[in-house]
Amino acid sequence: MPNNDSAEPTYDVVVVGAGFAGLYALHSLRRRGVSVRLFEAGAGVGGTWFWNRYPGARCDVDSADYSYSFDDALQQEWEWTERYPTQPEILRYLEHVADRFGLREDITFGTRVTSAHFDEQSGLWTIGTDAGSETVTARWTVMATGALSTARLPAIDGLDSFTGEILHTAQWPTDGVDFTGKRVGVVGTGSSGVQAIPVIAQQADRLTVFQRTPGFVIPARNRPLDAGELAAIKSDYPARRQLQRESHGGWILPPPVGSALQTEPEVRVKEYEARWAMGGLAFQTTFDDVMTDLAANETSADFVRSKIRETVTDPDTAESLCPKGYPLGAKRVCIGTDYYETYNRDNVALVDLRSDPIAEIVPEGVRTESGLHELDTLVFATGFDALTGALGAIDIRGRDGTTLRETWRDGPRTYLGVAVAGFPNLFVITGPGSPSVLSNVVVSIEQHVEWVVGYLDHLREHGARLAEATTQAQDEWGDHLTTIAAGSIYQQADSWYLGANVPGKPRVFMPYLGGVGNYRNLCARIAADGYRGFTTT
Ligand code: N01
Repeated sequence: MPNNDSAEPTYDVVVVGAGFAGLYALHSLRRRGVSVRLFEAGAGVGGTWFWNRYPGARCDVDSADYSYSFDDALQQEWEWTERYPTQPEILRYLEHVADRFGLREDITFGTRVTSAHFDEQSGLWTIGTDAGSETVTARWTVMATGALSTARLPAIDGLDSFTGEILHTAQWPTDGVDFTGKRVGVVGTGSSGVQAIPVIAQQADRLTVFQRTPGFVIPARNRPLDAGELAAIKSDYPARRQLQRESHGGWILPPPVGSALQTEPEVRVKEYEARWAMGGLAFQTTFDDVMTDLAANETSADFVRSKIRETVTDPDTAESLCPKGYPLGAKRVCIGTDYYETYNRDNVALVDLRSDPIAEIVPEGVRTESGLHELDTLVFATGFDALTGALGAIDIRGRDGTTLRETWRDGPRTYLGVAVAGFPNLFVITGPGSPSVLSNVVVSIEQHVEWVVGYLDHLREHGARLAEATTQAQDEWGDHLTTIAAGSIYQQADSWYLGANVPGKPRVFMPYLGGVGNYRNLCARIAADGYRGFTTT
């Protein structure tokens, strides 16, 4: 219930965002008896899975693992139907969660938070929204705004002149799109493009893919989950969840089979074949040196290129699709279904923008240097302003009115990815500096929410009203992040992990590379030390 006493905040906590993170934060906080209001820009719950409704959208983590573990009845009752859940299935799941725990009554939908200002005198946050009239105050603010939630349209000359339909994969119309009889262009071949392209190709009259950097696309090998398999997983859930929490990535993958460089070439290829047949993210960890040694990495990249050349019948198209010049995994690997096979269809053409760049967009379509590609619909699968975009879109002001945008001008600085010095009582779920985007994000979200809520319990027990990360703790965390990222293969590609996809964004490797299990242990030790690295008043 909101508080009407003007000396007290309207709510104890405001949570921003109703995706996996915000819903769990709301649920966990309410169970503590604190008053919470959650603001969500969308018309429903789901976050990423509310907005990304493009054809073929599905998660590339196994469904049984990409789900909440906090409630055993929930994980026992929900019936996943496929190895990798589709967007509609995940959305149904999150709607079920919202209903099951009665969360909707504390959510204001269709309302985007535009500002969050800290007031030194009262120690409260004032939250402004695009609803205008609604301004509320809160003692604590939890930003569950997502790491990949600010869609990016590239600034291409003439974009506004296009007379056809323009779509972005992350802002897909709720009613879907019918491509029948249409000439469709897709710009972008990251995870979203790789999933959408084969499905759009089946419906469109003609599909033209505009590719700048080819990715490494591993087959998903999606399949229905049979009841026996799901029942076996459910009967072993406690152990499985524990393994996830202690693992590097938060998912259960077969362990690597030794060193690529110390394995005979024929055996090495057999091992890659086995992982290729298995499908999914397991390919990247076939050997333990693939992600640490460039020569080892090159053996896996070579294998993928051989598969592309084997699959794609036109040799020029195959060569254009072959990723070169950066290590496998330095940009996130894509998991696809019939991706390379799609380029053998008569109605699909690939435009390699490295040799034939886009000159401009014109009313009839896209003009590359070699000529005009006439289109009815232009789909941008051009990604996100990752990790900092959603926070930067809100006017967040901490002590002395200092803005977060200014504070992060040279790149994000956080303590544990959770808190920012100078911004008391503000917590970020899966923020920059946490394992988030390098992990099964649901595992990371549960850990973050539980840690933050545990900290709020601690503060309340100790009668503390304000908690703030110290600059020293934040600097030490920043140094630690830099040390473990230095020299890693992730530095060797222009990825969104480094902010390289957004012109002018500082080139800083933003996620924590040390792994989910290590991060969890570290956070637990910090809590056991009385939440070292924070000052409280
Ligand atoms: O975005 P991306 P995404 N002209 O940034 C191209 C998660 N995710 O939405 O590489 C031409 O990866 C750009 O080219 P380049 C997952 O973590 C997960 O696909 O910059 N092209 C690139 O090809 C993923 O990594 C799932 O040269 C332009 C593409 O657009 C993250 O979200 C599904 C361009 C953008 O790829 C982001 O994925 C979907 C321009 N001006 C997403 N600007 C699953 O779970 C950009 N591009 C499966």
